[in-house]
Amino acid sequence: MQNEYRTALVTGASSGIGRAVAKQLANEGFKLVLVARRTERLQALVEELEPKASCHILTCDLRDTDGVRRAFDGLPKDFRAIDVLVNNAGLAAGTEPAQKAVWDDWEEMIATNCMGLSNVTHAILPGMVERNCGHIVNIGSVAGIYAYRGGNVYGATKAFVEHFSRGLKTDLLGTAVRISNIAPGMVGDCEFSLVRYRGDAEKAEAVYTDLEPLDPAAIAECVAWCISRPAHVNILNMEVMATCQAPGGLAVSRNE
Ligand code: 8X3
Repeated sequence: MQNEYRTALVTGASSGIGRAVAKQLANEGFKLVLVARRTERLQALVEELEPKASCHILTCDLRDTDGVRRAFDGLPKDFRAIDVLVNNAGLAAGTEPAQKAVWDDWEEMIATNCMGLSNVTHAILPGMVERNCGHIVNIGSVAGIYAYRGGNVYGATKAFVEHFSRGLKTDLLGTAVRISNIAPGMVGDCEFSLVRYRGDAEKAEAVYTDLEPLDPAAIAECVAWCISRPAHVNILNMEVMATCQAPGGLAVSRNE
């Protein structure tokens, strides 16, 4: 560890990018607070990480503002000073065009990707500023930068994450607290697509057929790189795509 960061809190730590980030930071000597809804998955992860890293599990639904506040207020003393917050928890639900989208999907994405991330940030940021030490890494998405068909509310929630990160950078001027938004493109080897296609494994797998997407470890390395820059360097935005992916450009509809 090159700087004074010691303790990291990772949301959505039970799978995918969150899990990979937890493993990477454990290897780098961090103490970890692992947050997710699935306790058994977190326990399995802790078994992998300990004794290398000292871990504390928080089973918590980030959409529940009071629950988040209670959970974070109840952190054991040794895990209370969070130096690095990795706001990773989030999901995409559905690929239908907006006019055919399922309302519950929109509600769930807004509640988790925007409200959940805001809840956690609101609970942790004041302590970072008070200690004048900290780094928030938000996991956004290229979907928040480039619109694509069926991306509607998912892309909008990730645009929220990017712009919220810019707002934090502005508000944190004059403090030592840093903020990064990492925007990955396609990431395979995780549940992202399965969740998006509501458990339809065939459709989920088809997304990654005949191509090589990013893997969660690649994004974990980006997180580790951002937080290990010298204290005077703040990487605000990082856009990461697999070589096989690119924005699709503009489309037109012609008269019949
Ligand atoms: C997801 C990025 O490209 O799979 O956050 O839609 S992409």
